[in-house]
Amino acid sequence: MREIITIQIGQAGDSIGEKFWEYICNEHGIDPSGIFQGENDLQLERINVYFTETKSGRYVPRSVFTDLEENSLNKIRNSTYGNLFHPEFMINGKTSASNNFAKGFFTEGAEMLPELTEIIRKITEECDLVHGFQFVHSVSGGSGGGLGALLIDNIRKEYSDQIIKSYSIFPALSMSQIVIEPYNSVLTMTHLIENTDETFCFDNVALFNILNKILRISLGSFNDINQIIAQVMIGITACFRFPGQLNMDLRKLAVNMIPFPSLHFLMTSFSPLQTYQSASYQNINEHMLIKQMFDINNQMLAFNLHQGKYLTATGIFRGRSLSLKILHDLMAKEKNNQQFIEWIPNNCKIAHCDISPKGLSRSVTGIANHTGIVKQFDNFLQPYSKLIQRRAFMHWYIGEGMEEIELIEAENQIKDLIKDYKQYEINT
Ligand SMILES: Nc1nc2c(ncn2[C@@H]2O[C@H](COP(=O)(O)OP(=O)(O)OP(=O)(O)O)[C@@H](O)[C@H]2O)c(=O)[nH]1
Ligand SMILES: [Mg+2]
Repeated sequence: MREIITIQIGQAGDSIGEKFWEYICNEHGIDPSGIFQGENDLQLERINVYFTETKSGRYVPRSVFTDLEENSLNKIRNSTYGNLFHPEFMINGKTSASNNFAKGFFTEGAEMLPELTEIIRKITEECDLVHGFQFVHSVSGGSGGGLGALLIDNIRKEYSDQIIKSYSIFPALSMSQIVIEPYNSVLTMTHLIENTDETFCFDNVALFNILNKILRISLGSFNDINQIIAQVMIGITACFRFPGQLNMDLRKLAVNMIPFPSLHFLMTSFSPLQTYQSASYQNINEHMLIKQMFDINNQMLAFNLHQGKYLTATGIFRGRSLSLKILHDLMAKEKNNQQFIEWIPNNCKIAHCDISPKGLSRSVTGIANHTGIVKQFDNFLQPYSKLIQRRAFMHWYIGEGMEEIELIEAENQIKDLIKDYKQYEINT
């Protein structure tokens, strides 16, 4: 079995992870105490990808939750699914990263590293053949960013052959309460550039827009947007968890989506978008699914799709009743309508999984490598540059052992990434 290990860090990571497991349990018929209550053998066929089966027949998520403070973990411990998780795999510090990347990466976080490494080693030793690691975190939190980056670097060192992907939340700086989020985001990004194979980027601005404009939820909370993120995550992972006619795994996905190692920051979309609770049984056809997969309103990042080009795209379709022939034909047409670079042949692909999500007969999760994503990086690079020009707030990072030069080099690394994306946008 090719197992995937999930590591959630910080408040955003832990809360989104909790939703992800709730949805996965729902799809595989696992109840909150870890007992299989499903009615279909397919629900168990690949259950080992994400769960370990104990001798007593309980299914335990192969999952680590961590944070430098205890609140976010206590919330999960006391939730409906609190008993599902292995208590030893929930590790919190007693202090806090105080929103500071450097505390998460160098000082407080580094103190937790040995314990976390030991737990992860224990989990991998119980696996037949580890396929990869998936991280869930915010790039701008002290824990999610700092401790997240530290763990990603360490996994890369210790398990160099395994695929590492991250689900990374980018801040809505316009409504941020934390002045140093640009610092944390830039510093975290430099580690994602070097050590993840695929990073699925989510932007809280785009997610709140989806709540307002499409789902008509005007006073949306993190809980609401975390449901959307979890829905995308289960869409991306559907092909690893269920059989289908056109299958895909983490490595195949990376091979097809990433033309150059550093250009691995992916945008996602989902259709049909609706709240999980109010999921209707509407019958959306192939044409609508593909149209919405490319629709600006269905994207999990907020940038203008006309400013830039698609390098690659994949639609992961779910539902037995979908016609692959129609999907192929429509995708080929869509490739002509959208702005795709011309020098990668066959850069618009489909994957298919028989089992549809709960409450829906069909769905698509779109994954795109789009050069317009540089706008996202610019959103935190601009304020970062302004702050470090004046050395503002720098002492918080220097105080934890960082050097000024590291902060300046980080800025250059993001600039280089933006340059790389821009360079490949040109068609000839
Ligand atoms: N989508 C989403 N974003 C969140 C959530 N919680 C916090 N955020 C965002 O994440 C960023 C802050 O990261 P947190 O995850 O709260 O921070 P942390 O990793 O716990 O690190 P500390 O700074 O040590 O608290 C801010 O931009 C928040 O708006 C959540 O549940 N969902
Ligand atoms: Mg926190």
